[in-house]
Amino acid sequence: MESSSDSRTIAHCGISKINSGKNMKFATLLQRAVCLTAPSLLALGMGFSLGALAQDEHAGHDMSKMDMSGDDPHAHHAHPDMNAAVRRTMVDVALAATPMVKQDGSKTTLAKELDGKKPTILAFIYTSCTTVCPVTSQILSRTQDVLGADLANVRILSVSIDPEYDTPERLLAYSKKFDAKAQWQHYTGTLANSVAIQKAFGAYRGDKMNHVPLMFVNGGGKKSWVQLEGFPSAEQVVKEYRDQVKG
Ligand SMILES: [Cu+2]
Repeated sequence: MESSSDSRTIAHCGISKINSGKNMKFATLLQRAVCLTAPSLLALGMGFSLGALAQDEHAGHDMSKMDMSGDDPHAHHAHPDMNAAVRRTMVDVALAATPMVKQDGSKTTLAKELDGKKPTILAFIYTSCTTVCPVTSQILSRTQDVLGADLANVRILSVSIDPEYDTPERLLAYSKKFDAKAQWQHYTGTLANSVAIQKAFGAYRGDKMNHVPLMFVNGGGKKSWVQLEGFPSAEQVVKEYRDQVKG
């Protein structure tokens, strides 16, 4: 699961990537990491404010129910290194005018939202997820703070991979839960268009239950995006942003 031998373009890997031997192992590890994420972070006091998670009184129970490590008796003894799980690759993304709907209900397109030279951070999430996405969204929430004054020059997009459930109203409530500022917008639309956007980023995993934590960083108007798979710290995300803006 080191990045060196695996740093190929992800654009065409889709599900086969997840099902191939080595990556299967990676996916399993990641799932274990995921099921332990929120409690581990709380226990380790890694500086994450998990207030948004705590607001959901059922979050803890859901997370144990959602435990994807299943019957592995050792799963809960693992101590995942959150940073080690982050896999960094570069992906080329061809942007299309794929229709999207914003959290305020207004219509837009992917090309329009990513037009110009503004540095961009993009993630795929769905609001009813109790494992991966709350952590991703918490990282983005903190990223806003770590960006400081730079936030004004950045746009952050969270695109729903469950658009049929994630109405604009649900996205707006979700964005408030994570204290999203005006620069951080959430998007839904039709399932077909969500899939098209996921495919454009090489992020499509066939089913939302198979999704992995993915974040993308663009220095502004570039074809090539940094893909971060796993749970980077907000500082890591901001460092990628700064490097991409420079580079
Ligand atoms: Cu999720």
